[in-house]
Amino acid sequence: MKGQIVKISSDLYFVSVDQHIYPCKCRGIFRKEHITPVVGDYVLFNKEKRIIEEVQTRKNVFDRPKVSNIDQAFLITSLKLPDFSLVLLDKFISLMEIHNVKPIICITKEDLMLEEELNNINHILEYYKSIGYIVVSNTDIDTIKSLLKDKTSVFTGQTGAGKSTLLNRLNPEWNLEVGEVSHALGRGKHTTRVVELFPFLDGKVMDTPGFSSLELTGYSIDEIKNSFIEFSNYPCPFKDCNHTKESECRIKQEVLANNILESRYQNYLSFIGVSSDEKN
Ligand SMILES: Nc1nc2c(ncn2[C@@H]2O[C@H](COP(=O)(O)OP(=O)(O)OP(=O)(O)O)[C@@H](O)[C@H]2O)c(=O)[nH]1
Ligand SMILES: [Mg+2]
Ligand SMILES: [Zn+2]
Repeated sequence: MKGQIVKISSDLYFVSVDQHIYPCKCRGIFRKEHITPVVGDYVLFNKEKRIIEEVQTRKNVFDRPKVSNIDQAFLITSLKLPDFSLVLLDKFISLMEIHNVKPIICITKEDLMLEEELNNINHILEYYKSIGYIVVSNTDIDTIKSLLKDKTSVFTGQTGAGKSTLLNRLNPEWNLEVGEVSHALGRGKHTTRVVELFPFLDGKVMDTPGFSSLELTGYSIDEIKNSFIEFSNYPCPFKDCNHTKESECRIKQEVLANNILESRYQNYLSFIGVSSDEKN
């Protein structure tokens, strides 16, 4: 029988078929073959023995959060508690671009910002919109619903950013546990412990445990370069240019002309492992 893993709890895999959930174990051979099923996996399983026999080929798979077969990822980005981070935002966008998954930026906790702070951030977010990204607020429930329809989406982001809170707002029946923010640290407390997939609006949505930091390692310079999608708007005259040294480099010029956001360029340099002093 074919189903989809919707939750994993230690060595129990919850496989969903037409609204029914079957708790299953894995074949012993999986461990030997280093097959680790994740939430989102389509699997073949033996309904009587409750054993997963095969993990079907994945469209994509991520390590953090451990999910597979997703169409789009909502980066739940809080503006305060925890603070807004452009490094984290750009890392996340690059990671999704590298894996061909559509990133959607979802802002939370605007209510904790002063109007002036909000104006600055909105100015930055306008840039992300101008290069083609969807930016929504966690108060735009109807827009978020229309984005979720028919798609498999994952909610990811820093711990305490408000992933579970937003999911509860979308569907109070899920009744997900939400955390308290420790004001001393300005950090959440890893309230959500496991990935969980819910059917929603003819699609699926996954809640995931938040992270405190995100790594972008193991990718080539070309992969990272291509993940900054706006660079392709400005063809550089230098062949195979990494946009680091040449003063005539088109990308560097567009940064100076404020057509490319300075922080995006600085993050690009840092992601490819170039410190700011090395570039000149
Ligand atoms: N003021 C304000 N608080 C919010 C907002 N969204 C979420 N919160 C609060 O932020 C805290 C953390 O929210 P959660 O939904 O548990 O965060 P999470 O992203 O699921 O966190 P993890 O499960 O640890 O990854 C809770 O106390 C929420 O009430 C918002 O838009 N404004
Ligand atoms: Mg949560
Ligand atoms: Zn260049």
